[in-house]
Amino acid sequence: MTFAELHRLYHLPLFELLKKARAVHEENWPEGKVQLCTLLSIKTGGCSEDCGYCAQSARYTTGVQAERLMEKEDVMERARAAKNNGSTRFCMGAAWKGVRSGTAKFDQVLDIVRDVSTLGMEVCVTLGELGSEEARQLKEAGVTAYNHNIDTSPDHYPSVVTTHTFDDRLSTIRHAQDAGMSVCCGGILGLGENVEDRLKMLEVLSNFNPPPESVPINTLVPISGTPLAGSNQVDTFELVRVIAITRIAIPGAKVRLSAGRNQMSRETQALCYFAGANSIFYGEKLLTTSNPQSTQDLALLRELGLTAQEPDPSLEAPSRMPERACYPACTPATQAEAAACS
Ligand code: SAM
Ligand code: DTB
Ligand code: SF4
Repeated sequence: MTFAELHRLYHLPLFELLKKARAVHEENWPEGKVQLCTLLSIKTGGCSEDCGYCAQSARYTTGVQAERLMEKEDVMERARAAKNNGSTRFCMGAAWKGVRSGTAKFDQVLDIVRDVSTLGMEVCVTLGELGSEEARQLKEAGVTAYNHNIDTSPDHYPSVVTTHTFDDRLSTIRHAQDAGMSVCCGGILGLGENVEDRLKMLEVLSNFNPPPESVPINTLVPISGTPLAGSNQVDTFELVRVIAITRIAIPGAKVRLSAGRNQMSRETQALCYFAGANSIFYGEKLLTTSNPQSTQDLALLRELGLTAQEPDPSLEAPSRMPERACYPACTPATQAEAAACS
């Protein structure tokens, strides 16, 4: 979608916007299901990057202790528990700038992924920057989706992070797409951005080819000690508008109402589900911060007449739309591939 189209939608009277989003939602997701995803931080803290919102950057004093990569058996125990609790997706996060093929830590991650992928849940990882070889190996080990957020607009990104660029993020996303993994890519509201930045972020996301399989919409969890700790709280109706235009702009994506739910009322979350959210992080912890109790989440779904999505072991990575150029730009290996992408 173009910025102008997103802008027009965003500024509709709220109920008109909700009506449009609801129609798109019902056409694409008619069953009223919500996907429950469990997050686990397999390598916490001590990160070299300076993302201004993050509890895990080594540059800020946030109270998060740096830890080693978790042992496989401990991860498996948490993954089995997540499955028994009803999750259909297990997302493992690592506080790294990125990973390199051939290193002991990457081999250990591949080993973890191979085992987790036997449990019949979607396997998502978020490990920072990837090259094409790392992406290929992760896909081969059993990763279904790679999470790598663009977080905000290209213009606002340098005010939030200086140790890597927006284009670095796009390049990792391209490598994940080329390797055949689904891409989970979204952002954070509340980083001091304006409405135009939010719309520009959605313009980028909605032009991905193939489209992102899921779009996490986080609201900033303020972390004391980080530069963005004092940012203004996101207004409920602005959040609902963003969820609604995400649903309209990327109709086939899971829209995941992500970080920040612990600060949201039940009514706010209900509006987000109505506007098009159909996935949440489930379980009492995100990576380093807290999330609502599972029992509370299940109770809200029940009250709203929504149900948790069952597992879908046949899930495949989305394919490219043939009539559109690859985006982010692909790196074709042969002339034939280049011709197919032009
Ligand atoms: N290091 C990897 C990376 O940067 O992609 C993976 C982990 S990183 C913590 C994953 C995502 O979590 C970030 O891109 C951001 O969208 C989200 N996130 C991190 N801290 C957050 C916070 N305090 N509030 C909201 N979202 C946050
Ligand atoms: C995403 O977009 N949000 C999740 C997941 N992808 C990795 C992470 C949220 C982290 C919230 C802050 C914390 O717990 O440290
Ligand atoms: Fe590191 Fe990721 Fe946190 Fe940035 S968001 S500091 S890359 S863990």
